[in-house]
Amino acid sequence: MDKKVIYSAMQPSGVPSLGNYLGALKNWKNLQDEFNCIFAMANMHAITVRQDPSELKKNTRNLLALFLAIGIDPKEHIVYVQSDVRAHAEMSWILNCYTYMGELQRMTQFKDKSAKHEDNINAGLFTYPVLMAADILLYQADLVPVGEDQRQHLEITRDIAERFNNIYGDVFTIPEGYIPKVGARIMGLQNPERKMSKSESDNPNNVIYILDDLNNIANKIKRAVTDSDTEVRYGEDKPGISNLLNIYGAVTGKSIEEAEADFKGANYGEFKKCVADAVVEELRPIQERFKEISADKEYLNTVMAEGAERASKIADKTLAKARKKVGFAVR
Ligand code: ATP
Ligand code: LTN
Repeated sequence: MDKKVIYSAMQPSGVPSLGNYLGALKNWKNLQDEFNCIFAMANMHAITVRQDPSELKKNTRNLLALFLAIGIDPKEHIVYVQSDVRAHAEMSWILNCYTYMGELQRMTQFKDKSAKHEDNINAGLFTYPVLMAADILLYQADLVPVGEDQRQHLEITRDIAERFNNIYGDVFTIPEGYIPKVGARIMGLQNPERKMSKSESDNPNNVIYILDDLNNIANKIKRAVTDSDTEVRYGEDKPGISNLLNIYGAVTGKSIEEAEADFKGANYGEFKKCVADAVVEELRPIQERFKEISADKEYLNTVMAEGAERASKIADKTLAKARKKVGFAVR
């Protein structure tokens, strides 16, 4: 039987954070044996906020090197740059005409990002979820591994797909989200009320970037905000400690209960040291491989070219189907 299709993407809007890694990348790696995977660097999504062109280019290549360093196999699976596949823009336009303003107005990411970038609330930021729906639907994905913050975008993707299918018959596979139990929402270390985000630069101690110097990572964890209590316990009243337990659980593959049990009777200092050690040992081999892979420019070029070609083939097939349905010429 054919394997199911996994699709996910990440914006090359900076160096990925520990949140991106635990919420998404680590799971992508683990799903490779069981599924046919397609992973993209979503640079078309990234330009919904202002990017420096040379930085964007550099971040895109680095993100590819990082996907490979984490252990994604570009021979067995498909890894590509979103803007290399023209079908995304075209499908996105078609789907825009099957999406309601009211649906987009409800998106919390749009509300958050327009508050953050008041001077640049562009139409792309508003229709961002439609482009994301186009990404997913072009590849007829069954499962989409993402962090908790993308749940709403997955729901709108399903709604758009169902709406289109109801009019035209079975064009799109209806995708399901794949959101991990532990690690789906890593919060800032200094502000555990808000999610850790790679494009936030106000306070570098709030975010762990996965290519940060390892000593620096350990120090950021040791400086993380906790509370005036002494018990290592998960709870809404303890956002800082809960976040660290979540990080520890996601890195070690333990449940929150198992993570709590590991630190029964431990003080905050001991706890933080263990969390820091676990994160550092997880990231060390990734950083080493990243160094090697990112130096091999030719290899990265080949992977990008092959990825674009293989992805285009699949995407063009779905696009042709949708074009025909809406009454455009079949090319
Ligand atoms: P940006 O800050 O540039 O808006 P981001 O850091 O939120 O980006 P994306 O590139 O939009 O990251 O997301 C990539 C993946 O990482 C998505 O699957 C998203 O759900 C996941 N993710 C992002 N932040 C976190 C977090 N704090 N905890 C868990 N998963 C996260
Ligand atoms: N919007 C996503 C990144 C993204 C994505 C996708 C994720 C773009 N296209 C398709 C899953 C499937 C985000 O994580 N912010």
